[in-house]
Amino acid sequence: SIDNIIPLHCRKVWSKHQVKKFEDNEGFQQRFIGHVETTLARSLYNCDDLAAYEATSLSVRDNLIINWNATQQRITARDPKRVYYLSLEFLMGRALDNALINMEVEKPDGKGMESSRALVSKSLDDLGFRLEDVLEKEPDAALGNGGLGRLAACFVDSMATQNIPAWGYGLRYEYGIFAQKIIDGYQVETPDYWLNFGDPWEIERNEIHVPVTFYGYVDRPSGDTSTLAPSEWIGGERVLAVAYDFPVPGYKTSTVNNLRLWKAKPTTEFDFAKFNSGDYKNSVDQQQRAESITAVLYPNDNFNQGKELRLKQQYFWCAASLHDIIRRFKKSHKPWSEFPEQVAIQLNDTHPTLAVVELQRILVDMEKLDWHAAWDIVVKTFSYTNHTVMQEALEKWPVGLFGKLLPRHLEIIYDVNWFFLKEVEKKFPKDLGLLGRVSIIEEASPERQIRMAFLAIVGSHKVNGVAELHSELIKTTIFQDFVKVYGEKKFTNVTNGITPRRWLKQANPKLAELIGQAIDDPDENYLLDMSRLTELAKKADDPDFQEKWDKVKAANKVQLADLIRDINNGVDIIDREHINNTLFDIQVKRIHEYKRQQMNIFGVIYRYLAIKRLLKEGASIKEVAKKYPRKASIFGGKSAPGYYMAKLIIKLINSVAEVVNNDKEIQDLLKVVFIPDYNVSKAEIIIPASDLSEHISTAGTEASGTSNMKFVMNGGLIIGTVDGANVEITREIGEDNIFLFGNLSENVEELRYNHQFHEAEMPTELDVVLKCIESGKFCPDNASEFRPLTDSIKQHGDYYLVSDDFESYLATQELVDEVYHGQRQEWIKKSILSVANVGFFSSDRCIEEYSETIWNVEPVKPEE
Ligand code: T68
Repeated sequence: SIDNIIPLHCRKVWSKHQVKKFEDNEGFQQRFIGHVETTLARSLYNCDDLAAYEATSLSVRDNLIINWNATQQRITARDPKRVYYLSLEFLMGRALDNALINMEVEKPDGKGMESSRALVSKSLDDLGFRLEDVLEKEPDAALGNGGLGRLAACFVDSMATQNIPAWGYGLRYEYGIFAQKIIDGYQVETPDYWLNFGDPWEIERNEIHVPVTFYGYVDRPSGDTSTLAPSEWIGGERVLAVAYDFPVPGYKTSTVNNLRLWKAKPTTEFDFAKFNSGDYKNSVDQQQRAESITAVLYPNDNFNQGKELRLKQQYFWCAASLHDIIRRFKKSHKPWSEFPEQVAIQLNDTHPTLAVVELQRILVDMEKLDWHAAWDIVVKTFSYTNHTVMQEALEKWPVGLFGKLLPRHLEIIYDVNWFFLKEVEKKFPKDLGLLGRVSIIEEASPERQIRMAFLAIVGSHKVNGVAELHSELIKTTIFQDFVKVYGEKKFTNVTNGITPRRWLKQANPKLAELIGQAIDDPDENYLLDMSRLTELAKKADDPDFQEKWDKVKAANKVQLADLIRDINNGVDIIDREHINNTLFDIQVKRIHEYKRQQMNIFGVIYRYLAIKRLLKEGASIKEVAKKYPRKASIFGGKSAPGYYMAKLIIKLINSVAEVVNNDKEIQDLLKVVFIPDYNVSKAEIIIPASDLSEHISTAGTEASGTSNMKFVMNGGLIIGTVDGANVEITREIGEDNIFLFGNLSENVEELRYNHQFHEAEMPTELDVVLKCIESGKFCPDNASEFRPLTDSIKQHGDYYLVSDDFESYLATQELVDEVYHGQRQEWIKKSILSVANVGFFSSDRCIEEYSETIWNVEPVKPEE
């Protein structure tokens, strides 16, 4: 072990030179200049903002690494149960500002600690840089699609903050989610090569590399032909997984956890057979293919594409991570039976389900445990989070493809299924259909498929949904039969949450400060205990406080208007003079039919036509403004590159914007904006600026949603359907403070059924809108361009029930206008009360629930 390398008498020399963290301006500046001149090999004369960003990050990283080392040593010494969060996506966004907020330094007066942000800002000033400009140089780490990936990022923040001994494991994609350009109204994808200038936050660990095997065949050296016997997998292709570590600092704690991402590299082995046959080029090519495994993130959300390279990514990542976890476990020389007392592994969706099978393979084939003893350990170790009930998103793999890539794993899955089905049969001998319904193997044509969600359930001791409604729905729909088999207790709920450090303090520093003052907590300790926000309620009626509250919102809206001007080549779309009198109505999230951005833009079209009609009837603009006061409809979000309908929705939004924004007659009563390339750092500007945001999915389709929580935490009101976490948000903040509308999830099935048989009955309002679109108003050069969108409602059964919810949507929007423009104080009061009661949605609360009810782990606190 490493302990033996350095002789005792040399350790004295080591400790004499202990590396120190910077704690004041002098210390920071010394490190900064050190990094500029040596690490970056630059100087005072050619240090630009980018170099300043790199040197600042490296200096801050130095401090984090010192805390990281202390954290890891502490955990190794105490050897507690650890959590491993396996997620194919970590949508981290920028790291520097977050580190500055989370990492503390001693206060100048020596009395306690404070965030390091002020110190670094002052230091940079003295060196000739502005922190704001330096922060802008950091590219987003966009290794995720949407909610699922951002949830993982919030969770690692909360786990560090709560001193939970936890590591995240994922993949280090060279290309994150594509950058979105809008050209002539259409989405165009461009590659996100985020590592262009290198990443100062990553620590490459070439010494930590794990060989990973694919293809090949299975042998049973013992001569035992049973697949239950220890077997040998003779792999065909080998690649190396190399570890890259990203420090994850907690807030107001010295704990720094680790996010370990794997990169695929060729092995140093060389195919001499190919070489000798004269095929040198091919033998090199095959090696180079290794790198393609971690080249790119698959850009789909809530959709299963079923590509072989995706399966390869999944196994590569699971195998490397498990190897690493087991290596760590083995250091403590405990028996395998104690593995589940030392290790909890959380599966973020079914993407890491292969880890279940890989652990079984290691225990049986390499560690020679009895098959059932091994399986008992596996089930106690794993737990699985489901994020969707939509069929098209559930992962399935054809057994042919799977067996070719992972022949031994396929055998194990068949065995797992065999024992599982035997158990089911014993329990329910009369239920003939049940076996087929719960089988991990689906007997489908043209080929059998492995149902990964079923495998994850069978291989886990707990399964959770991500909001109450969703957790109930999985029990009555997709996993109904498993509730029958295992009972209710295996299925539980952990409602999602978000980190208030990034989504309040970092995104909205002014509001965070105002709250700190109002609840007499200037050090902002409430960010660790968001239940303290309830004290804000006392101020909800205080006119002075309301005014301050409104001023913060107005300033944030100006910031967003600046961003919108920038993307519009310096030309304002939203009238500057009336910003505080314009309702900012925002819908930012992945573009998906189930999220119903189409309903939102139909509502905008309806409003536009209504304004035009009133004007035509002779009303003055003032009179019109009474009914349809100023509003800016703001959209943002990416579509999966192959998702035709979602892309058409983006095009429609942009085409409507073109017409509406250039219609002089309506003056500035209505504006439509599509913000290109929505990502985490743009969200940090957009979300604090909302008056209203839209969370309007077809009831039962949005498992939770997390941006709904972010908007509420920033004092925005929301309009939404009775879906996902909207339900619990309503319970927490009160139904007077949210604009709910639409059909309930229990009625969705019947409504859909009815669409099939009745001539679609369009509400008049929707009919007007669809006819206008079909007239070519928004696409004069290609009048039928948006036909697929209108047809999907009129001709193809309106699967997402836009026609059923449209009238109540419009009516609720009218109510929004009335309150915002007619009773502004009421509006602000609602906003304050919402924030006062949003505490439940801190991801700290989620992590406590997971720790207590699923992982059974405890914090390891740094000594004071
Ligand atoms: C989201 N899912 C849910 N999936 O849609 C959202 N899918 O309701 C929920 O709040 C959030 O998860 C967190 O629980 C996703 O974001 C994906 O991005 C995804 C990615 C790959 C494959 C399938």
